[in-house]
Order: sequence, then structure tokens, then C-alpha cells
Amino acid sequence: MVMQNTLKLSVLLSALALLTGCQKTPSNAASSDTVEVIIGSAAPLTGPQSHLGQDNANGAQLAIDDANQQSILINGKKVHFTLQSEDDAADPKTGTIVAQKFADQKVNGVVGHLNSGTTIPASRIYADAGIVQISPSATNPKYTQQGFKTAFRVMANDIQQGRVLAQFTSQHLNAKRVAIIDDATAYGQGLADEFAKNLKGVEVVAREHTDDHSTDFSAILTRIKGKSADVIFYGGMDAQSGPMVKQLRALRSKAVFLTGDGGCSTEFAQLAGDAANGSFCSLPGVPLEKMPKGPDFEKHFKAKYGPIQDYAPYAYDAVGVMVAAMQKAQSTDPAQYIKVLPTIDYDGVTAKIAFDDKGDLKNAEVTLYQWKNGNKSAVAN
Ligand code: ABU
Repeated sequence: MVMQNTLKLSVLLSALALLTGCQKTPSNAASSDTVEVIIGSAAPLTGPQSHLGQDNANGAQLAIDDANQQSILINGKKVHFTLQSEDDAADPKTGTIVAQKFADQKVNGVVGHLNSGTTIPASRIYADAGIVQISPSATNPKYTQQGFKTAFRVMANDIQQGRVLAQFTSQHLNAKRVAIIDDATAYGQGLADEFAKNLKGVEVVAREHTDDHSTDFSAILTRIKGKSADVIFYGGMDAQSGPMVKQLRALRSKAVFLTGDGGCSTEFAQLAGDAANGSFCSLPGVPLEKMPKGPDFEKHFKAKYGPIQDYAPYAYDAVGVMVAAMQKAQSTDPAQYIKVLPTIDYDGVTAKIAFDDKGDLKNAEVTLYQWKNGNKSAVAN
């Protein structure tokens, strides 16, 4: 009996060892010739923002594939990069679970998260674990204001974006009465606050809140119509901005519709249809065709994944600058390559990437667009 139990235990232990062996190699564990590097990607891969999350993951994967094509040597050893893509469902709590998983696994770096609402709580976990985090799309300024040395982003933040949107509203749209709606998330509410703070000579006639899962805004829009707003600003994502502008036009409102980057995607135009015509939105960065390597990237990305939603080039650059830092430091250990990130000068697809003392992009730009027949084009601001 004792023999049988010992045998069972031994079989169980062997099975467990086999299972453990099947998991991805932890950071910096290497065969004698190749160092295996795992970069985590965290974004919503399910739910209303899954198209944006997949766009980020695809951009990051393309950069990983390109890095592997280059047969990079670090400290004399060949490096093989793997992207581990996890779904945070755009949910702050799930975001921290994903972050803890990456921390336990000791991944070499994280590209993400997509949303400010997940990026900010996850950033403390990465900071405690000493893991470099580069967000390609979270724009709430708080992310890089917490004093975490591990937190970086490769696009403008919402202090910059809110200011541009407000100046455009005050000076170019000549708005007198503005209504503001947000989705009560770190991003949507934060951007709406920055927008409101920077308006000049404009009365805010309504301030309304929804959430990032709603699709029926008729009650909010009816209340706003009663206030005769000439501009409606929405702080939130495309899954809401698309139906919102459609419902606004169904109410025969002529108010100008304006939103930030979360509502400025290809998906927005598809959801809104003809109602998108004439709407304005902002995106961090310069238009794709004016990015240093934008046109080449678009061809390269489209051939594999189809149209870009929004942030894929930034996810590509987030991986690219991380790999460049590893090469410069000749180490894949975040404790080592983090030391070169504050002085890195990287020729990205989207821009020249260099970070300020907080981890924000230096010389970040914001562009305003107007929609016409399913396409957006840059407007002077
Ligand atoms: N930047 C808009 C979408 C992501 C976020 O900041 O939540």
C-alpha cells in the first residue's frame, strides 16, 4: 500500500514537472545559445473594445516578429522574443490580475495596458516588481505622475490633448454653449475635465456621465438638446461615440460633435455611418502619412492584419524602443535596461522617441481630424 502511494506520488510529481516544463520559459532563462525574452502585452481582447485591444496586440506582435528577423545578439547571445498577449477586458480589477501574473512570471517588460483605467492600477504592481511598462495608448496624465521609474508612454497625454481640443472649440468652432459627456472612466472623465478646464469664453451648459458599456444615450442627448448646446464633447471610447453621434442626428440636433482619441477610430466611422460626417476628433501624434515611417508601416501591417484601428503603430514602437534599450544596455534584465531608457533616442514609426523625466514622450504632438464619408483628415488647429 505504501509502495503504491509512493508510486502514485512519484507519477504525480513527474506529471507536474512535465506540465511546468511546458510553460513558457521564465525571463532570462536561456538555453546555452539563445536567451528567451518574454514581453507581455495587456489590452482588452474581449468586450466592446476588443477591436482596439487586438490592434494593439497585432502592432506589438509585428514588432516582435521584426525583431526576431534581425537575429539580435545581446551580450554575445542570440535573443528570441515572444509576445505573451493577455486580456484585461478594459477592467481595472482584471488589469491588476494580469499585471500580477506578469510580475509572478518575471516577464522582461510589458507593453500596455491599453486603457488608462487599467494602466494606472497595474503600474504600481510593475513598479514593485521592477518591470518596465510602456503604454502605447493610455493617455491619463496620472500614469506617469506617480513617481514610478518603470512607467513610460509613447504618445501625448490628456493634458496636451485636452488643451488642443479646448482651444479648437473656443477659437475655431467659436462655440458659446458646450455640453460635456464622459464615460466615468479614468480616461474619459479625465479628458473631459482637461477639456473643460481649458475652455475660454464658453459656457458649459451640461455635464453628463455614462459608462463604457452603454449604447443608448437618448435620455442624455434629449436633456442636452433642451440646453441648446452648439458643441457636444464626449470623453470616452468608440463603442459609445459611434452610437452617440448617430442618436444625436436622429434627434435632429445640429450640434457639432467632438471627441478625443478613444472615439476617433475606424470603428467609430463604421458604427456612426453617415452621422459621422462633419464630426471632429483628436489623436495624439501626427497623421500616419506624416509619421517618419508611417506609410511603410501601414503597408507592412495591412498585409498581415488589415486596416489599423488606432494604436497599432504605437504598440509597435513601444516594443521597438524596449528592444532598443535592451540592445543599448546589452541586457534583457529590466533592472539593467531601464537605466538607458531615460536617455534613449529611438527612431520610431510614429516619432523620434525620447522620454522626459516622468517617462512621458518628449515633443509629443496632437492632431485634430474631421470625418467625411468614412475617412478622417487632419484639420488645421
Ligand atoms: N487614450 C484613449 C484610450 C486609452 C485610455 O487612455 O484609456
